[in-house]
Amino acid sequence: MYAISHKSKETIINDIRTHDGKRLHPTTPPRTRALLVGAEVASFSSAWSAEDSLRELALLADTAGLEVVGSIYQRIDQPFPKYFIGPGKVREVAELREQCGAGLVIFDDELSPAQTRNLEEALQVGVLDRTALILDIFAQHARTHEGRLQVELAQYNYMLPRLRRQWSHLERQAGTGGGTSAGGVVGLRGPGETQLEIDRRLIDQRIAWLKEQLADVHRHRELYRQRRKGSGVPVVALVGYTNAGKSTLLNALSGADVLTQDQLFATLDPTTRQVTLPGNHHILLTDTVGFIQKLPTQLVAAFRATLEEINEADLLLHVVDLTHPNAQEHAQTVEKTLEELGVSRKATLTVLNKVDKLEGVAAGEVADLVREMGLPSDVIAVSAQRGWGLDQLGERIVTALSEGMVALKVLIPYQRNDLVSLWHRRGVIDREEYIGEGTHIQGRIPRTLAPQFSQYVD
Ligand SMILES: Nc1nc2c(ncn2[C@@H]2O[C@H](COP(=O)(O)OP(=O)(O)OP(=O)(O)O)[C@@H](O)[C@H]2O)c(=O)[nH]1
Ligand SMILES: [Mg+2]
Repeated sequence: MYAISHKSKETIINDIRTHDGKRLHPTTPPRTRALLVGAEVASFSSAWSAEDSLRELALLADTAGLEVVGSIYQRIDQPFPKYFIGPGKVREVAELREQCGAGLVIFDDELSPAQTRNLEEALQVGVLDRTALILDIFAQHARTHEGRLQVELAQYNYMLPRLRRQWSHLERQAGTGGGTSAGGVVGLRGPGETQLEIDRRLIDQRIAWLKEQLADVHRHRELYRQRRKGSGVPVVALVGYTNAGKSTLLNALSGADVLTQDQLFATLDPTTRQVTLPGNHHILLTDTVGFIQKLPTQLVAAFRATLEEINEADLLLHVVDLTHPNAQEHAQTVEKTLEELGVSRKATLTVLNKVDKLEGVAAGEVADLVREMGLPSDVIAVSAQRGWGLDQLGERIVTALSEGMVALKVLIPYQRNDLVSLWHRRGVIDREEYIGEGTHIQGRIPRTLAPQFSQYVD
């Protein structure tokens, strides 16, 4: 894995591409020693302590290939406009940075462009925030064409308000000559334009291009999804905090071979697999990008494919790593994120994973833990890794899906026999009768399929 510096903020700037994909600036050498800075902000009313949050930031930094050489935090009532932390603390950070020889300071909270600028001036090194770090990991982990496009778009959106003059390698362009720094894009520079303006314009162009590409991908996926919907197989989506074991569970249930790693954000691109559950019920199970606290919602929203999968799902499986010391905070973060994404009202089954690590812990104690964590009482405990509890989980999925059904009585004309077979595959039939005009069916059908039958209701 390569170091963060390949995609640190400066490098992102150096990685600006022209619309034909050429690099605008050369890359800078890596910087890998990082000092972490956190703040416990009373007005944010977060369930997380600064220490826990910093521990997670250290994991993120590690995942990005950085060496964490120290961390420091401050309790404040609210963020200071100039530096986020207080000016006295900034001096302390500067001293500590020098002592531990860090070439990069990473803040655990999102900084405004002005705060980043002020901090870089005060600390005399590059300053990143959690969002930039996560973007860096996303960039390293995106595998599909769409994933890469999405990450690049998110990077440029993050970067645009943070562009500034110091990063321009040329103060002023001479006007018409050359065109080298603009990557050969002709006609971009007017007389007296600064490099900054050129960078901005190129980024704007690139953003527009990325959006077009993504719109294209989106249209294709929409077609595919319509076909899938028509097939009537219920869709179940795995959601949860990063590293909870979603991909491991997908693999265990489907025999797939999705990358699983003890790493944050191992999965970025949704993967869907067919799974056969007890009673020969078929479902499509989709693995999605994990959530994390302090992840700006617009960044999650950038993962449109994930969002659409969650939106389309008939049922969500919320996977929780029961053994993580912050399991409760994790579960709350996931619920909050689903709410922000507007999908919190979906039928959800909470799956407590990694119970193999609790071997020897009495069932009663586990139940206490679940209660303490404020999780719903109808949870199901599994070990995706050992394959424990998967049959029961399968049964619960089948039950949960059937609960999402509505009772209907329809008369389907013979030319719509496709709907009759859809009902056979997906629904439950109480009575079926063939009469002159078509097929009479009485029974239950998944709520999501009901609209397809609405015009034939008897
Ligand atoms: N002990 C134990 N470890 C597990 C279990 N399930 C998953 N793991 C481990 O937890 C780590 C994360 O698993 P993943 O399946 O990659 O988690 P994920 O939720 O897909 O994570 P992201 O894709 O990063 O969001 C891996 O090291 C798995 O081996 C389990 O039931 N028991
Ligand atoms: Mg995964």
